[in-house]
Amino acid sequence: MKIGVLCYPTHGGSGVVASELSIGLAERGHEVHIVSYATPFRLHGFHPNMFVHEVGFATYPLLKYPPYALALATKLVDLAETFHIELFHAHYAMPHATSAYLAKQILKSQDIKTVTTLHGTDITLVGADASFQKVIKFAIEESDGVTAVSEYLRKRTIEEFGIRREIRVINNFIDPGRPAQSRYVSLRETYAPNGEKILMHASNFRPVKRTDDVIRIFARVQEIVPSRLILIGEGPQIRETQQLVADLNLSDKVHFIGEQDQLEPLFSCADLFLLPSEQESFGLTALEAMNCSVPVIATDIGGLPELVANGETGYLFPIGETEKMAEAAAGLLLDHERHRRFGRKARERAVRDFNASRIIPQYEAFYQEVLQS
Ligand code: GMT
Repeated sequence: MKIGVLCYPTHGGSGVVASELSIGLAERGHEVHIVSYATPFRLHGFHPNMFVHEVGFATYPLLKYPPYALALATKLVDLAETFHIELFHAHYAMPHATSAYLAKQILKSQDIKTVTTLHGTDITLVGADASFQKVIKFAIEESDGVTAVSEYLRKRTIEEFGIRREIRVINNFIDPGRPAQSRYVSLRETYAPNGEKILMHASNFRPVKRTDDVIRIFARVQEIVPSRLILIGEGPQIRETQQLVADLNLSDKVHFIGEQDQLEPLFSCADLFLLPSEQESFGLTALEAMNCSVPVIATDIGGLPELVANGETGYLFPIGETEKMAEAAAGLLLDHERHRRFGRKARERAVRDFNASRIIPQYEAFYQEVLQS
């Protein structure tokens, strides 16, 4: 198949899924054209079947808000005509599904199909805003195929947008070989030289991630178990989070290491992953931690219960229950046998249920269905 993939290039789950899927599809012999405003950070290495096309556009003083959706649609039309693309796959509804729809209308005689994958905040937060909702609903309804990354997100889309069409659930996925390939990072020697436990959190530091809760959980855990906290990522809440660390006198125990392209080398040194989000349609970072045999302490919201088996691969609690999360975390860290068992089960679950070798063929089969419809 010849597939055009529309995605965001920045550190974020939808871009990771789009990139890893593109690599997997190219390895399976499909021709993949990735279209974005910059090269997605996860696209490592060269593959003869994979091409990246950056969307550029003219600016003009009248255009206070550059019309990216239109420039993207124009780029899609050019690419479809040049490379005979059969299907556009829009990751994150906004504005990608709308641009794909527009390109399809312009390319009528070429009979291009469109697939939209809903990732989370495109439905639960941004897309639900009244300023965008009607266009998002239209673009979802007009896509030839729609997928959601969890059963939760599928149901939420139906409720939020009143959509009646079929939405196929295709989960996020991991490469089980990645942790073993990860280069050794001497994190323990650097951050935990006296055998302290290492807790980790990775996110884009948006309000939905509740990074203050991460700090509050850690503040309590380190009173019970000698430990360190490593925070991966960047985003709007980072200053506030750094301030809380300083206010709680934890600066020597909490390390902000910024955005990282590959998480496995870091997760392979972690004892526990914290994800106390307010919203999480799936929780790809939690899955990536589980792939590295790391148990997860998270909230029992969104798609997280579809991923984290409560009491088996981690623990789930209501939003904001930082005290309970801390107690569970400390208890697990102190019980070596249980901690090892949870880590083993986490890895088993990641490899069994969310293996790229199982999930990528689901996308391939879905494309085939859509192309034949
Ligand atoms: O987590 C984010 O805010 C980034 C966002 C994205 O679209 O880049 O992630 C969403 O998509 C991921 C991949 O499908 C999911 O695993 C995340 O749970 C989801 N984030 C939220 O729903 C908040």
